[in-house]
Amino acid sequence: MLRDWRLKDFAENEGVAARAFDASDSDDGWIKVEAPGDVYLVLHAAGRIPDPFGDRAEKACAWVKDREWWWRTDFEAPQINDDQRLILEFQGLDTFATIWLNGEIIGRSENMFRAVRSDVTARVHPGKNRLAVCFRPTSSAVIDREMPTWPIISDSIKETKRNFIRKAQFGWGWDWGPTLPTVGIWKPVSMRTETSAALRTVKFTTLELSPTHDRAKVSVEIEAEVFGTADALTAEIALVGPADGAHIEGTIDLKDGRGRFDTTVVSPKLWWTPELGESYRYDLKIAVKADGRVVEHRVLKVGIRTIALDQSPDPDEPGASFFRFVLNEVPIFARGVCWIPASSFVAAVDEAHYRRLLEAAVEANMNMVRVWGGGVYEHDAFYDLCDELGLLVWQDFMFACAPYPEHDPIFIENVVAEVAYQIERLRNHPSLALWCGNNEAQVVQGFMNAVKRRNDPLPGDLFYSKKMPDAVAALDPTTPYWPGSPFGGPNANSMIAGDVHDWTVWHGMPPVPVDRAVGKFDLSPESVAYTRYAEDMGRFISEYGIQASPVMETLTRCLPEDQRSLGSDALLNRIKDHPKNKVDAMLVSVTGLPTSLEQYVDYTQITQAEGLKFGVEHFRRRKPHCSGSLIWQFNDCWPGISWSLIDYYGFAKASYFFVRRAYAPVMASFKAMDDGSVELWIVNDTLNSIDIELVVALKAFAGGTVWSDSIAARVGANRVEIVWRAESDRLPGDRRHVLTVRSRNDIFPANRHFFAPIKDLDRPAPPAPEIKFEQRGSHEIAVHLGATDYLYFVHLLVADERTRFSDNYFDLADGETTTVVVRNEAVALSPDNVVVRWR
Ligand code: BMA
Repeated sequence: MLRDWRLKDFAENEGVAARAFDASDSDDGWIKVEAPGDVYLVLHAAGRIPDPFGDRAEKACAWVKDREWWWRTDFEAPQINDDQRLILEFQGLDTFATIWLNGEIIGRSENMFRAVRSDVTARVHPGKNRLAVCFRPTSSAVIDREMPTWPIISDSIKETKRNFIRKAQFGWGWDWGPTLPTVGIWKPVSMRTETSAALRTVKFTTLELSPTHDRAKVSVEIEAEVFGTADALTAEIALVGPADGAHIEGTIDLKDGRGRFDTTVVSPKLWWTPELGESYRYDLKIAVKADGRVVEHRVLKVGIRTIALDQSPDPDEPGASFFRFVLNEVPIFARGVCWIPASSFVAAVDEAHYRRLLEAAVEANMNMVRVWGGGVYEHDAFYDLCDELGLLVWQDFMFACAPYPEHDPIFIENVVAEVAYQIERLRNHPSLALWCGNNEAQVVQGFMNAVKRRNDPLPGDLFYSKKMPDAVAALDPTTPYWPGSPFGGPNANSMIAGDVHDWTVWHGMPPVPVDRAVGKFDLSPESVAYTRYAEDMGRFISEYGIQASPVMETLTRCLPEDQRSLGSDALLNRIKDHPKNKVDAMLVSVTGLPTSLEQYVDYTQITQAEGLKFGVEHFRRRKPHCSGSLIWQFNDCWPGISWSLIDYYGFAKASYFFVRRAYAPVMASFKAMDDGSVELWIVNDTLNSIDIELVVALKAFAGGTVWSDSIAARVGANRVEIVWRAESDRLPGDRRHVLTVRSRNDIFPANRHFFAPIKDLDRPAPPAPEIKFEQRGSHEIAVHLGATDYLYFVHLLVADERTRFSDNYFDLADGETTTVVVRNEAVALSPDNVVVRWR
């Protein structure tokens, strides 16, 4: 009904003066827009701004945020009977909005993260009705607010006023994103007729699983709003299992609009993460009846599963306690990533965009994503996909890296309503594993207190310590709540309890072993080396990461030709962290410094990939003492240079494939010991005990195998074992050798250990591998590769981001062959499109 929206900008307050709300005002100068939609994209299409992601375009777009924006549409109202009402609902208005209907103000909103519902029955009339929404410039809405910012937050994140505005915080710029704050109708808007009663909330809960999982107690709680004259209100409920599963039906009376239905599902099909099983979902069908007549019908997809956060003492590490998720009574290791908005233009992210990224996460053996607190509560499609794919969601509330006002009653009320709205919106998703208060508030406050030797309270703590946990307890008590990330223990970033953000590597942050930060930020190569991950004995590492350039194709798309060089202004503009050469301190010890853009791409990608591999392997070997690794960051909101594994367009960096192997449910990794010996560890995250047959070999780069050991071992379900060890006398430990491991029965991805940094390896210049292309239909090519010498960083490039590779960015030892399947569903592939590179 609400189509054909139009958009126009004014100086502040001039929209009202120009009667933009008036039905008689003409559409001259108004631009067509879809609701939901994004103003920048519409303006660009209309030729009023350059491509906002184009070269150094932020400045040319900066005026957008200082204007007043009006969106409006006309509609014909439906016929409304006596027992009916007409409801207008905006699921999200960004941000300071006034809603006008037929020349009158009918509502206001000051929070992008809340819905606005209005009963407009008495306000519509036959014929044309005009609906208009005015968005004030955010800066003027909070012009009189003052609050000190946090000095230690990097310049790219600092913004004096964002903390007063309930809006995606990253829009003002972040250390990976441009300054392009959005404005407008960013989520669906609807007008619907309701009859007698309306379903307000549904809550589906798995109350209990029997020890053998052959029975599950579940409940459905319903709240409806009754406004008509109906005598009897009931709800018919059906829980319909996947294919051959259960079909349970029941009817409940809704007294005062409320009712609850409890049942036991026999032989339930549970919802699992991919390494543990299938992510089964049931259809929960609800029909609300007033005096026997169906007035509303809704179908939800739900999952039967329990989720808990185990923080019991760790018997093997006295003084420390676990921080691990328990899914259906199985303690799991969270292999995952932190998620940021998939575009600066948050209204424009669609299901297909989410699907590409989330499927890539599952293909990379992940089982958890953390929706980070500086972005948005994502669109419904995101959570539906996580449910479907078996990805657990760590959900931050949208507060990040700032003090927040907690004495203003209007702000408090606004936050409390947002929190309740989002909990009710998301609580039925089986993927939802945790509600978390914020990103990095407690840790920054703690750090500043340590520096100043004070004990100042955290502005905003009212929300994290009181309002949010109260709301979760009331509305979603079976989902765990955690006050912040990081949090827990004697210091918010303590290794002995709670979660950790490890920014010693990259940001040079002083490590926080137990109770307090020691030392100063240090950006020297020794301080930021990725091998320092090995010092991290934390329980759950919810952020750590290394920046890398995207692939050359991405740089080519976003840098003008004369700017495709190291140090160019356009390149530096894509780096939002400071100082812009921070990466050098890491490159120095891994690859050396690049002298060309091509080298910059390879060297930063190598460093990120090797560093994350090292980190993931270390954290996983520490299972169960460490029970989670969430890499910062999975994706990008624009074509920039960041910590992402997959860039904005969808091209994977080398790190994506390194992490995919390191996150394999069964993973083999070498651990170099201080005495020169090396151990081989197997991590088994599956629920089966596994019999492995493997070959460890010491190979010379010059050619040939020095020795090899064949081993058979059994590794128990959900366990970690050391299966092999070599003393230093068998290991030359030098630059001319490599230690490799392969599974004979294909149970884990091959792995290797170098005894020196990449740049110091003593390898003869490798000759080209044998390459054979086998065309398999127009969309698939098998690339057969054979190495006659040790090849490092073998990778295949195709300049279309929809291309999938069965593997990429791997090593091939002499005599080894492999086949990479390259597939692109969208466009035809030919061998000419595929470039093979190695180092
Ligand atoms: C942490 C995150 C983000 C930031 C990242 C990289 O602070 O929570 O705020 O972008 O590290 O600096």
